[in-house]
Amino acid sequence: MAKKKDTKNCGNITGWQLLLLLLITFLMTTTATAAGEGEVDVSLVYQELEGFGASNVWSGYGLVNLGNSHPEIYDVIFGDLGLDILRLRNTYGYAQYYIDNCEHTVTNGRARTGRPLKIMISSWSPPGSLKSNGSVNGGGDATLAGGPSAYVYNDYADWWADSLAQYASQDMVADYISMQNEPDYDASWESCRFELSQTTSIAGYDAAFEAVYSELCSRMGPDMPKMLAPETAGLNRAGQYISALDDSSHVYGYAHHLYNCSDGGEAGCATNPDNYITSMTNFGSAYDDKPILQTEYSDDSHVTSYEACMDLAVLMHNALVYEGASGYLYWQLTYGADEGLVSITNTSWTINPIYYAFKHYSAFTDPGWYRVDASLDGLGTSFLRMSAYISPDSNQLSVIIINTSASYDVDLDFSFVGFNLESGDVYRTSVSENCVLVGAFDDSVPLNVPEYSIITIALTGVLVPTDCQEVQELGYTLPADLTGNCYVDYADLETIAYYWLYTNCDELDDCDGADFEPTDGAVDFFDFSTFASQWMQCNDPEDSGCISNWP
Ligand SMILES: [Ca+2]
Ligand SMILES: [Ca+2]
Ligand SMILES: [Ca+2]
Repeated sequence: MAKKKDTKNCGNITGWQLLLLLLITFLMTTTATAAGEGEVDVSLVYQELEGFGASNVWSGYGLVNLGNSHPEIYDVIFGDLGLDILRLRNTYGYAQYYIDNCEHTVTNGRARTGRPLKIMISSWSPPGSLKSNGSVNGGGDATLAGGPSAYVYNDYADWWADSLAQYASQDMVADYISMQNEPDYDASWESCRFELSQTTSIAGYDAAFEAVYSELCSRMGPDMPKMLAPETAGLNRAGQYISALDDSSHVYGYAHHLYNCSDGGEAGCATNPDNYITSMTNFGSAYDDKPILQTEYSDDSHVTSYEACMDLAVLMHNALVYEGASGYLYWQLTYGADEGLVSITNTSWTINPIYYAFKHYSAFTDPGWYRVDASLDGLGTSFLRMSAYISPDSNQLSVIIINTSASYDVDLDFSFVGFNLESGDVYRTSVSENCVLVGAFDDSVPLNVPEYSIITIALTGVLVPTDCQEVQELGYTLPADLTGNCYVDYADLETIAYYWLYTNCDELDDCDGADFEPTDGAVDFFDFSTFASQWMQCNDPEDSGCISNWP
């Protein structure tokens, strides 16, 4: 009996032990849920978007072959992705086949998807005849020919202008150009060095930029592309190049890459996307006079994992929010195995996880949209990153939320300032979901943001005023509020009194509104009765006692 009891205690589990075990298992395998509030205020407007893009720089033939046999690839890389900008390499004068390949991709992609696609052209190297080493390749700080005293700036500018004419003749009119990809980096492959200003061994970025600007301006006038500068390899030297420019009014926007990302840690921006927050913040505030574009970045060993997807989402958030970037371009749109947003062969393709991080931004915004204020509050929101973008007509609003925590779901209570919701859809990426539509957005219940996920809420609605000035701007002025201060009171009555019995209001701007619709040129009792019907009404959004005469 005693033995049996011992056996039972050692080998079997009592009821309460089972309960405890289940509880521990439950706690270990389920996610804790935190709560918080999210507010999107569309009355606080930040940068205008130039768009989201990627490069088609080295993968010409593969994409041509794939497009010929599987034109659905254009839906993947242009249509579904909502790609706004395609970045190309300028190979005019030495690699016409590359330009032909790009033409094939761009014209077929546009035809298949019906999407507009902006073209950005960067030069890796001018032809060898314009180079100090006679080759398009770099090494030894190869630069423009003609040094140390007669660098061939004008020939280089001619080459750029001729290049753009050639690309345009093949249906690739450049929206943006960057005179030199990474002028601060001497590569063994195609490259060309430019220093801030010319030295005895390296041509000057400042002089070359002015020569190219002048040539394009004289040949193309207002049709010349928007010139970006300086497209340095990282943020580190971008400011130096910008400061050295002769005339900043010739620059449309500031471009840079995100290599050399070493702030606050060893890892690069790809695996530690918060590394560059300080540099991004400083650059954004120093150069907020023009659009900023991050025009190339990747870590080609950080592409195929779900962690890579989450890290890219955070890096893009940081560039857009901390730096105020107006454009973000991933490096290769398509490339070989395990690289690029999409890995391709001549006959097939694989969408890499990072594609979906990019899509959460690119597919739900377009050029001309504006970033608006998005703020988080509450203990549970420390894991979250959130940004929001509104369409130029203010009828679409996209909110992107990233939950960086691997162990906390967050229930987010949403409020919107200046925007009345009509409808919305929730798209989600998680370990098991690739930017899938998970349902309609319901602002009456908290939105669950699962652990380690990305959500885009794509909303439709209308702008509503948040203060009296916006009431006037949006056209919601009460007819009897003649002074436009959102209150119908004695000041408005004074205007009526001033014009009382005037009969020539058609010459006097409708007597400052005292001749009410339908106007008849006179201010009389018909007008007064309209006025009286609104007496003491108000529509000041900041006064809770007033009416809201908007949707
Ligand atoms: Ca887009
Ligand atoms: Ca008034
Ligand atoms: Ca009248």
